[in-house]
Amino acid sequence: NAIDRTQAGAGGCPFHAAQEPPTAPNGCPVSPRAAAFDPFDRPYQLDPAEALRWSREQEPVFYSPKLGYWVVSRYDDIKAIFRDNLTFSPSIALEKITPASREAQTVLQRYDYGMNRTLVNEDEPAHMARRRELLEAFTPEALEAHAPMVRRLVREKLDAIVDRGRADLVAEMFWEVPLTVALHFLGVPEEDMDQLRRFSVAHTLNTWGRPSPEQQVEVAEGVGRFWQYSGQVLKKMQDQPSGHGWMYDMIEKNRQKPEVVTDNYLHSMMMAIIVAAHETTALATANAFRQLLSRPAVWAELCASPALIPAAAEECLRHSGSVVAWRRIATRDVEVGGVSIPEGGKILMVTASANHDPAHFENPDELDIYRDNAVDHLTFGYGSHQCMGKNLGRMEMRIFLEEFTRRLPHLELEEQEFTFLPNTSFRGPEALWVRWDPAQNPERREPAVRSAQRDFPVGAPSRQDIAREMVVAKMQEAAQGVLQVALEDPHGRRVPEWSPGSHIELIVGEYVRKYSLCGEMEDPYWLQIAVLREPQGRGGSAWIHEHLTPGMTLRLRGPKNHFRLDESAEHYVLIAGGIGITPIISMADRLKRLGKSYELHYAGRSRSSMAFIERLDRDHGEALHLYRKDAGKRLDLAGLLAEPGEDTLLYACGPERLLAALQAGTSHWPEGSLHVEHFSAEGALLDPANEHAFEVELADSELIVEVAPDRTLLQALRAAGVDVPSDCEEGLCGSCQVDVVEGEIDHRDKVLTTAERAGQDRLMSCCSRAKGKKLKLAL
Ligand code: FMN
Repeated sequence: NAIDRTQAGAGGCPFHAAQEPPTAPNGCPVSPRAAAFDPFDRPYQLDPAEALRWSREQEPVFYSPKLGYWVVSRYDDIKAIFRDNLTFSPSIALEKITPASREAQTVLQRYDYGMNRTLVNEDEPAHMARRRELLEAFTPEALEAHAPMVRRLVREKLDAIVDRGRADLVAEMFWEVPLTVALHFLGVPEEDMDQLRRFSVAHTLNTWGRPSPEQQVEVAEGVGRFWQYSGQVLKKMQDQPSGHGWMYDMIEKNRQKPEVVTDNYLHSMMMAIIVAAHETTALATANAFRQLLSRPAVWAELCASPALIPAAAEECLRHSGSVVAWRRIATRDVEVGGVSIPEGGKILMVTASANHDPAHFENPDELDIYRDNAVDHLTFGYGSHQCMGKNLGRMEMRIFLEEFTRRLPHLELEEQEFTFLPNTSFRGPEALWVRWDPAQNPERREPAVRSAQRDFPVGAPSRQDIAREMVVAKMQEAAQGVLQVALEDPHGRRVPEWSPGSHIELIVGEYVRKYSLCGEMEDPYWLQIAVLREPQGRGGSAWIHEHLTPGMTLRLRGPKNHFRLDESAEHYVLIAGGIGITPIISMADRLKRLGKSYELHYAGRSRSSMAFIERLDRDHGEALHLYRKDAGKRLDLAGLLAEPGEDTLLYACGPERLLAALQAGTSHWPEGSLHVEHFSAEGALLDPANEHAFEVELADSELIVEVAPDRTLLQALRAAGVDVPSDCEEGLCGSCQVDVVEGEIDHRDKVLTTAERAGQDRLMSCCSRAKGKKLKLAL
């Protein structure tokens, strides 16, 4: 019938309907790349973040017909999903991503397989009720008690290979140590480790893999036997309830509150937790060693500066995590990243892709052990389901790295092809071959190396430990009382790139002090600072003036920038008072290079006390206005600020008095016109005698945290296991900002503007507190 054909032709060829673009469940066409996406193909299996680069860039939420899932690849979208576990239910987290064949189902039935709810796939309100009951074993104090055992196990394994010169670290220790730690933590007898490992692999393939029909039966056998085994162990433990470990806590809770911690729950947990507690750490450790050893300069740096180990482990978790994707199901019609997902839509959040999202991480594909927001990664998930064992995993990775960097700093990665267990979510090489020359083992010359150990506190890495070494290359007097210092890399490498407004944090003697970078930005080999000696100061600047000598090695953090130049305005007014010229000078250089219109106002006591006058005269002569007190010339702020400039931004740095006057004098300027950098944190530091305790409710994690008068909010959050990034911890930088849902805030920082403060919807957790008794935070 001709008519039908014509009509069909409008939508495509009637004979080849299968070739028409497929349609997603929301009615939108599926793009060719989305249609082609298959997580079981090689690109995703080898490098999931790279395989989804196109998606991050072009189509961050798409429907994958091959998988039957909505795939989400950007950081903010995934975090928003993690945040809302009512709209995005975790109930499918352990569902078989490839449905079981009839034969496999028969096998599972034979074993009476009944894996059901565990914490990870549990909806509210049951989930939080159970999670709260089971949190005690994860406090930093409780975890600290496991460190000696981890250390002992790693040492035993290392002793066994240290004189060998070649090893596959996965086979030798990366799975067995975490499995032993997991069993010990749980209180499960350490029997038949090889069998448990095989069970774990079967469980991963069963849940996140795509086994062939023949493999399905084999995998089901493994899973069935694992289920039976878990039941038997559980029974044994229930019969001897005097043991110690997290499973015993659960057995006890099951006795006390059988309706909260049910029998099936115990059995399911037993099986799931054996896998969760070791496989993730084993794979993460293998990934970390692979990444670090494939960059010999980075490995050498870590060996030379072991204080960086927690930061390096965290950066490896970000760059190459062991959990690369996690699942949710939409409980209602909802939009994610502008795409409608209908109720019942299954979602694959590719956290490995989020961890490489340039909107959240600078140069995301680079492994940078000095990265100061690595801790924001989503490898542990986020919110109320965030990995409970994250700090145990971190501890194990750190101890592995600490032992190896100390005892085998000459370790090398062998050329090899890496293989991965084919699945959507757990990722790490199946083998990791390394070699070294045992004759070079430091402990052969210095036996104490074997046992010298460095311990790290439990928890997220402290930014305070992230420091690089640099050498004083040159020193000169930039003005009276101002010492200009050029720093260079100890190995002659290029210095890190920086932008106008950046500063570094010098660790000198007992002091940690920040100094703005004021050299030429294009200079690839020097970082330059200028330090004013403050006779009435706290001693840091005096120490620098008295003790620094050329050739001296210093530790420093950064460069970091909390005073970024927005380059989009028409005109700029730069204002510097005294030593406040340091961040301003690089802004002037940059504006000149960009060909922007700018004026530079620089006030000081006298020509001899004002740094950089000659350079400023030379490079910025026409834009420069100097105000010298000894010449009777003062900066007339009222005149300068009288008329708000058209598309004009002000950047200022100098004494607090000047900045306060600027703040007051620009109240009639458009919001956001004035940007200032404070050199002093007065008012932000904790004074326990004058504080009161308060309570914070964490809306996303569903926790209550008490903040004592002698603790900052940031410290209290970290003690509760909540990772909040921070940097200066003096209310100056803005890194530790947290969104506030409810409650009146006592702001102590110097970051927020008056309007932002009035909004009462965010605070700096390092210094600000509650006005009253309670705050509710979006954490
Ligand atoms: N002080 C300087 O002398 N030169 C600078 O370039 C400089 N830059 C700073 C940048 C920032 C972001 C901050 C917060 C402070 C800066 N300071 C600078 C102040 C110093 O960090 C420090 O407070 C000062 O040297 C006094 O230290 P003291 O009291 O221990 O002597």
